Amino acid sequence: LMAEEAKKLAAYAAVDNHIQNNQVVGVGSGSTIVYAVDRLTERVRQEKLNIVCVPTSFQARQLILQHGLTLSDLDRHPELDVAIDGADEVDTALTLIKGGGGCLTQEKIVAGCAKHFIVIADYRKDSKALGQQWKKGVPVEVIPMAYVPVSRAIARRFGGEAVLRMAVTQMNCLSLFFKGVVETGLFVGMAERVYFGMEDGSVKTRD
Ligand code: DER
Repeated sequence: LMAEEAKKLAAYAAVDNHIQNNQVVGVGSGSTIVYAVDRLTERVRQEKLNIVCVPTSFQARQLILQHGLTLSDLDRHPELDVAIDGADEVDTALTLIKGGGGCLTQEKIVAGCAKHFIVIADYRKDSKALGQQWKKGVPVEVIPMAYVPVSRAIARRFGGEAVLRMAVTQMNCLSLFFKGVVETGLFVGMAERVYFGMEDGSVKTRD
């Protein structure tokens, strides 16, 4: 299977297994989530589901509006039943690298508000250790004025030009102490289950 078809398989399996009537659903960002929103919309129409969606980015908000789904926010729905989102890479402990699309802070907030955080990905994201497949490092969101001091602090602590080389969880909590860091793209201990669309057309889950 091509990666796009694998994304669709994972997305449909996750929506079919975790979406039911009267839910508040966190909608992730990126390309894989588009298939999940397509399937969610199909089910809402066919089964007349009462679903409210909370976006994780401007893109997710547009997806919700364009599909005619009910848009809400954390002010009105601070507790979500389920959040579905993609990932740039997933390791065997379900630690994620996210933020390739640049909205990791909103994504982590929404994922953290959900009873169940479900990840959807194609086989390319399935990794034994972070950094094996994903070569763009761990996104760290900073406020602009802190960019240079944070880059230097990360480089000093982890080596290289802030390229992650070691214990990712250490990176996550340590770098949160660098002044000016808003959030990192490491989602540690958050994902409940990952659905991988595989090259052979099967769907593999990891809990
Ligand atoms: O930027 C993000 O956090 C996205 O969710 C990313 O992790 C997955 O994007 P993709 O579905 O386009 O691969």
